[in-house]
Amino acid sequence: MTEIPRSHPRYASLLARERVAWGVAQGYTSIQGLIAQGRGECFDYLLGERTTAPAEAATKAAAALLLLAERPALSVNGNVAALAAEEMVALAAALNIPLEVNLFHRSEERVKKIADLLRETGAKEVLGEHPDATVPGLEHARALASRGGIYDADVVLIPLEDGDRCEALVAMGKKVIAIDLNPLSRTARKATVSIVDNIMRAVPNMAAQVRQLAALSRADLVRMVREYDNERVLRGAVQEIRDHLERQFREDAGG
Ligand code: PTJ
Repeated sequence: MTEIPRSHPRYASLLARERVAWGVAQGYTSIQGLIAQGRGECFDYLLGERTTAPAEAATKAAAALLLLAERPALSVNGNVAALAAEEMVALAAALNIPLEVNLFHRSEERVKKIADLLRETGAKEVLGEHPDATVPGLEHARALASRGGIYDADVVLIPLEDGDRCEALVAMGKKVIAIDLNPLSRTARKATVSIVDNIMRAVPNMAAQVRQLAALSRADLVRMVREYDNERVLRGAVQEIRDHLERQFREDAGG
């Protein structure tokens, strides 16, 4: 990886770019993953590269959903592996659940590499190498799922996905948590809880929330989930972009 000095004003963004390029070189990330990262970077730039209040609210609701779930599942693709393997392993450990590798551009070699990376990073159990079920309504390889993981789950976290699988999982009756910097994406609009934030900030925040909210009663968690309004959060994310751009223009104009 290119050494990025910490003092660089765009350190976090450049580091993420390096990590995805490294992921491609190591065989974890698909070449298409570079394009997905570019799209994410653009939205992060528009949001001001920070965790906004709507993203915080969504992260809290997601943590409550995961704690209430009987069988939660966490999905990992090639971009997630490059950007947040450690953070996903820590989240799985906090919830005491397995991780499941699920790829759009699936190759058995890449599935194994990602599963090995997660195990080397400390994951206790990794599913996805031997899928034994399919998600109905999906024609591509991403339909492949594991019993005891995504297939049977009541709540699924799907970071950096397109809309198809999100919709298909919702159609199966599951509650879906998306992490997607694009508040207008089909994934964000179809998910039960949409976290419009960079995965590198969102997953550690979620693990911290899981640890904090674990002390709450079930009734309190249920109330938090009931009061959560995903449409309001998505509108809030778009407003955050508008406000950020407005502030930028004002600063540039010296106002
Ligand atoms: O590893 P595979 O084969 O499963 O492929 C993974 C990718 C990401 C290539 C595949 O799922 C894909 O093509 O996804 P899309 O349709 O490009 O959607 C990815 C979404 O994630 C886009 O809306 C991006 O804005 C968003 N995104 C990209 N980078 C980040 C992000 N969201 C949060 N954090 C990021 N770092």
